[in-house]
Amino acid sequence: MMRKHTFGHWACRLVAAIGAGLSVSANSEAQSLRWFGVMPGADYSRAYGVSADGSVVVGAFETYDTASRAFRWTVNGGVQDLGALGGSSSAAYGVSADGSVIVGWASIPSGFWRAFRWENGVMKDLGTLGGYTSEAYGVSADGSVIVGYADKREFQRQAFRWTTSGGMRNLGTLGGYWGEAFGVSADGSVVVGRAHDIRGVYHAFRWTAAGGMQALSESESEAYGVSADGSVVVGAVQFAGYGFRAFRWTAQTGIQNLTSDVGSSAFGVSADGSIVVGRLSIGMYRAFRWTEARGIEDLNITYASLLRNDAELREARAVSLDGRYIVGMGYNPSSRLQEAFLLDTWRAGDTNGDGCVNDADLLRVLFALGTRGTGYTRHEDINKDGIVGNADLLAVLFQLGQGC
Ligand SMILES: [Ca+2]
Ligand SMILES: [Ca+2]
Repeated sequence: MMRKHTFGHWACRLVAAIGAGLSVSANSEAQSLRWFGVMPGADYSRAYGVSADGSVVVGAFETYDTASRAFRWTVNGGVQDLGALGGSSSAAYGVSADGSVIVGWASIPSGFWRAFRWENGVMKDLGTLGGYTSEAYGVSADGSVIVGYADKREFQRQAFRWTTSGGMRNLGTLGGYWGEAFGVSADGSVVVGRAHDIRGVYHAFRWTAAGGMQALSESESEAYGVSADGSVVVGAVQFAGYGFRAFRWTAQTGIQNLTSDVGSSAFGVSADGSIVVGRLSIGMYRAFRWTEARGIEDLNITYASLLRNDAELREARAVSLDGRYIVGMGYNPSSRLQEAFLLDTWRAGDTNGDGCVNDADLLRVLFALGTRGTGYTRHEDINKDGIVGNADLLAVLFQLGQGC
């Protein structure tokens, strides 16, 4: 029987972790990188999701024997242990655009694990399709659509799409036995993942209500991310039997390899499909970003100024809707551990992403002064306290002229 390992006393350990594990490595004159530490008892941490404005990051403190614990980080509240469903293990894989809804899996007292939806401090068990276990991997921008896998019978994984109104629905397979949904479009209409064909080979799929589940490639493949409107899908595809390569798919282009690097994988994509993140496999994993204009960039090279003493960004697991924030896992030399990270690819004080802090940024903040709200186009709230105020104005003034 498949089981996830568990270990106790997480809550006690987390208290110590909050004090000791966090460290910030930020250069106020440039982009910034934040590490999330590793709670005592865990071996490493990994971030799997980021809210639209970068103020909420979700992930897990994990151990090499598969025990783990879901965490939520907020810019104002720090790291929070999300707990479990009566068991002791959990992981958080996705977060809604405003950061309020978190999805993942959590163990129940019997030791099995269930897909959960977390909101306002309450973790809800989404159930299964008749079997024992389930996991949620993706959530729509508004938190109303959740995707993942659920057992139909014992350990027969089926891709599911859950909605607040309709509950859990089986999306089927491509003719075989197993399926898993890894991503959902921001509007909730398009689901991507992988499913067995009749021979038991996994293919990346794209599901819509009208078209059902469609394979994106005849090769063995898996899809992890999808753009806001569902038109761009990213993942990894087997190349001539040599191994997997990161791909980007559109209806017009079909599957396109982003790199010749074997062992690479694309995990996340921005809302408009123009920015893809993932990992390369060059001896070891390296986090990458792909754009049409610049192709594949090793984030360790592009953001080398943020990486001191052999720090490394090893995997980019998700990117915010507008592409500004990237989260994943890297090596933090301060702790000598692999840790979850949040990379802000914009300069502090830059409100329009042009790399320069100037009058245009000042004007944007001035015009927004006194207004409340969040959202992924709302970069004027620089300190992310929910209101554009004097602190944000000062932040721009202090950086004026930087990068120009
Ligand atoms: Ca600017
Ligand atoms: Ca503010």
